[in-house]
Amino acid sequence: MSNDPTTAAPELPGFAHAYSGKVRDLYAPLDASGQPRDDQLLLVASDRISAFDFVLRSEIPDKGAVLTQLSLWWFERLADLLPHHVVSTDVPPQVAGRAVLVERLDMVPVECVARAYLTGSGLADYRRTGEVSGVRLPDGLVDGSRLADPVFTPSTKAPMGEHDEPIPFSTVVDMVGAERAAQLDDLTRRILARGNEIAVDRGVIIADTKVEFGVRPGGELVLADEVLTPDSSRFWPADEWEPGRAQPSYDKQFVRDWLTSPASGWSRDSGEEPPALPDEVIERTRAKYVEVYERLTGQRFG
Ligand code: Q0Z
Repeated sequence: MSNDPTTAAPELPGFAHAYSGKVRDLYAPLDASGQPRDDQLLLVASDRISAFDFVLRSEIPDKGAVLTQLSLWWFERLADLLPHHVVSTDVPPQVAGRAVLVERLDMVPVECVARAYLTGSGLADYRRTGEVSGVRLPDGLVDGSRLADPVFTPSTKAPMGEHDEPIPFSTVVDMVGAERAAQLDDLTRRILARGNEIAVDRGVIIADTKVEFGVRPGGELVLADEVLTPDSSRFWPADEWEPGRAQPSYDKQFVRDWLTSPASGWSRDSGEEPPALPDEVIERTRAKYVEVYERLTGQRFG
């Protein structure tokens, strides 16, 4: 079935493959004379899944479509904050539902992260310094604590396989200028705040998120890439939220639990590639992606 590790970047007639990330592929549309257009891209979400920094050999059916449809749903709900990059969802049949044609933008070279809840590297920074990204936080916060307001915690865009490094806001200013930096800070935090306003009523917490921005030739800032998906954000089930412990991940919990259980025969620090997932783990994980889509949007998936 869809359990083949090598199904990366399908060949698409009319498109030239440009780049592949861990779980997504980028193409340039070809013009009438077969030349790549310089004003658009095709962004394709695969069914690949990563865990513990590995792209797994097993795929999750419909994951790419769920994330693409969720992103499109969010773009509409963020459109009063800023324009988005989507031009069309009319895409080749091989990638129907999981690809979008987008404006090619000049991408902002900063990973724009906002945190509404404290966990992960933000928690580690807080424990060391009492701050995250230069913002002083109250004493006594624990893993999973809600922050009064989302905090902007920018990082570098590391090459694939490397980890993004946090950067001070002053570095963002040096990179893009004070006005643009202030705009990135404001919009990234507003996007997460809007996301949580909508999600909280539907039983989902968006702990943090990474947003990508691009700039139009005229200088206008545009929301790019995917937005407020489980791949770009930490989604937690609201009914299981309990500050003071690691929160279960909405989407990948079954994958992580199985990979770290004796049943997998795999060890995280073995350096070995993780084994294929059992069908049951694949199916339960697919169901979680569909569930988060249906919960958030109130629409039936597919
Ligand atoms: C997005 C990525 C990958 C999918 C570049 N509108 C845009 N204009 C210019 N560049 C991008 C976008 Cl979205 C862009 N990425 C990340 C990599 C598949 C998205 F392999 N990189």
